[in-house]
Amino acid sequence: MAVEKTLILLKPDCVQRRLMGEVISRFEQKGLNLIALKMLKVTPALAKEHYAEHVQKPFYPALEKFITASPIVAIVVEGLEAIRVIREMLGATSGLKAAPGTIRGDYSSSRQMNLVHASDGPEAAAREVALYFKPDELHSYSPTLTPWFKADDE
Ligand code: FUP
Repeated sequence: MAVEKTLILLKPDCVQRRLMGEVISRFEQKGLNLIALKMLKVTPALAKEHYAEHVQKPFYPALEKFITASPIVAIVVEGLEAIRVIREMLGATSGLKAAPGTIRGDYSSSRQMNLVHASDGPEAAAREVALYFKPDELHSYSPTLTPWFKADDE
C-alpha cells in the first residue's frame, strides 16, 4: 500500500459556508495527515493553470468566476492510498448525484459549488501540489497514534 500525497482545495463556498472545520475533521478522523495548509485567493492565472484541462470548456468562465470570488484553503493531505480514498470521501462531482455519507453528498446541491477539490490521480496530485506549495512547505510526520489506525501486517 502506497503512502500518497494529494492536493485538497476548500473552495470559496466551503469557506463562506463555514464548513472548513467539518471537512478537515473528516480527513483527520479517517487517519490522514494534513502536512501543509494555507489560505489564499486564486488569481485568474492560477485558475487557468489549475483547471488547464477545462479552460476550453463552455462552463470554464463561470468556474473561474466562482473559484476566484473569495478565499480558498489549499491543503496537502498524506496517507495510505490518499488520492483514491479522498476522492471517494468527496463523492461524485455534482452534489445532487454524490452519495449520502460523502462530503458533497451531505453538504452540496450543486455541480459548481461542490465545496472541495481533490486531485484525481498521481500525476495530477504531483502537478497540483507543486502549483500551491514549495517542497519545503510540506511537513510529513508520523503521529504516535499510527499503530491504532492499521495493523502492521495488513
Ligand atoms: P471533479 O474532479 O469531481 O472535481 O470534477 P471535474 O474535474 O470533472 O470538474 C472540475 C470542476 O468543474 C468541478 F469542481 C465542477 C466544475 N464543473 C462545472 O462547474 N460545470 C460542469 O459542467 C462540470 C464541472
